[in-house]
Order: sequence, then structure tokens, then C-alpha cells
Amino acid sequence: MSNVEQTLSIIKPDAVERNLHEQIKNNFIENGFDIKNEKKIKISKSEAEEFYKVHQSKPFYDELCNYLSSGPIVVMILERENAVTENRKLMGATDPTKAEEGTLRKKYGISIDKNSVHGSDSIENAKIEIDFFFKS
Ligand code: IDP
Ligand code: MG
Repeated sequence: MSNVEQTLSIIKPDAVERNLHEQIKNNFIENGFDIKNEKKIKISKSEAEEFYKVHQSKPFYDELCNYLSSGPIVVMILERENAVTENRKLMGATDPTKAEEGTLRKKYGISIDKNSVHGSDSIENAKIEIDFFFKS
């Protein structure tokens, strides 16, 4: 049974700044993801606040929004079977020091905030996040 899904991936400012964009894209392709859409953008602080609003009560919210709006990011729609779960597996734990070997955050992440990639955490949020960046 086919269970093809889409999820949203963001290559965060720390990774774009280090020119890791193509390398990270290759990781997705090697792991069976199709990149259906992609753009390099810079978002404003208020856009970052909207995107991360589920975290607005967290102590790190302001820092997180400053960070995501601090430089260019690459946003992508990824598609494959079980894309949401498979992307979260490929990304690894939020904190790179706790991420498993071979995961993107282990390979590229610098710290819990500069952890190189974002991925939607549910099918429902994937739809919301894809619309956020790609609905015209
Ligand atoms: P996730 O990105 O693995 O889904 P979330 O808990 O949704 O992790 O947190 C969103 C983002 O907020 C993380 O990717 C990370 O950049 C940042 N973050 C999470 N926890 C902390 C923290 O304790 N301090 C600073 N930043 C954090
Ligand atoms: Mg999350």
C-alpha cells in the first residue's frame, strides 16, 4: 500500500551560511525523498514568530525567532512514503549532541538552536507549514 506524503523541510541559517545546502539536499535524495519545490528566502522576525507560534510560551521563543530570521534559509517540500516520520528519523534528535550517528543533526548541527534543519512533526502540521511557505 502506498502512503506517499509531503512534509516541509527547512535548511536553517547556520547550514546555509556554511554552504551545506547541496550536501543536505543530497542526503534527502539518497534517502528516497523527491524535492517537489524549493526556494531560498529570508524571512522577517514576525514571519518567524508566526511560523513558530506553537512555541510562543517557551523560554527560547524570542531567540528562536531571531535566529530563523537572521539569514537566508532554504525551504523545501519533500515527498516520499511516510515522509513526515522518515524525515524526522533522518534529521535526528533536536539536540545534535543527542542525535544518532548518520543523522543530519549529528552530521551538521552545531547546537540545540543551530541544529541545521527543521522538519514538520505531523501530517497536519506539514500541510500548515507547506501552505505557510508555498501558498501564493
Ligand atoms: P524540533 O525542531 O526537533 O521539532 P522543537 O521542540 O519543535 O524541536 O523546537 C523547535 C526548535 O527550537 C528546535 O529545532 C531548536 O532549534 C529550538 N529549540 C528547541 N529546544 C531548545 C532549547 O532548549 N534551547 C534553544 N533552542 C531550542
Ligand atoms: Mg518541532
